[in-house]
Amino acid sequence: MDLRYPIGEFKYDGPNTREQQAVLIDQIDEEPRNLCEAVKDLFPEQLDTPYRPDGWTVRQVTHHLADSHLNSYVRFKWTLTEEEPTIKAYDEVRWSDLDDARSAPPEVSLLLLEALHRRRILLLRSLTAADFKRTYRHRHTGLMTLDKALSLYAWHGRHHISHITSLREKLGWQ
Ligand code: NI
Repeated sequence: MDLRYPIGEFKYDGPNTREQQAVLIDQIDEEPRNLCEAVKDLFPEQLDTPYRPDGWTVRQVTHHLADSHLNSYVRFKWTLTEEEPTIKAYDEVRWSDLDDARSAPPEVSLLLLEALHRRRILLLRSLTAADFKRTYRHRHTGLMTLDKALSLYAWHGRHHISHITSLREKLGWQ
């Protein structure tokens, strides 16, 4: 198995139906709880263990989810209020290398994600079928509909949480 992709790489077979969108929103809704469960009771040395050789530590993965999903929230808001905005991409590797991402307790990002997700889920559940067809431009991914972005971020949360849960399983951390 490729340690980078425990649940497989991102695939989009969309556009999603309204029912599929509701399932994806539920997956995003569960993310803070699942992340909290994934890092529960880990010691500092465990939090500073990379999930794969040369990969991010459990702590960095946790803070990356907050970084990424803050950006995603802002992208959705821009796209709903502007015509095809061009997104300011961020360098996730360098963000994760900054001191806060390397050293802050995971609880900080868990709290941030919990509050962020309450806003995010309210927003996502309010979107109409037409809203999900709105688009933004991103220099790496090109033109993205909010429907595709919804699929991407539902995958992204599960993807990174599975880095932590598969490490826990592999190393027998209970
Ligand atoms: Ni990521």
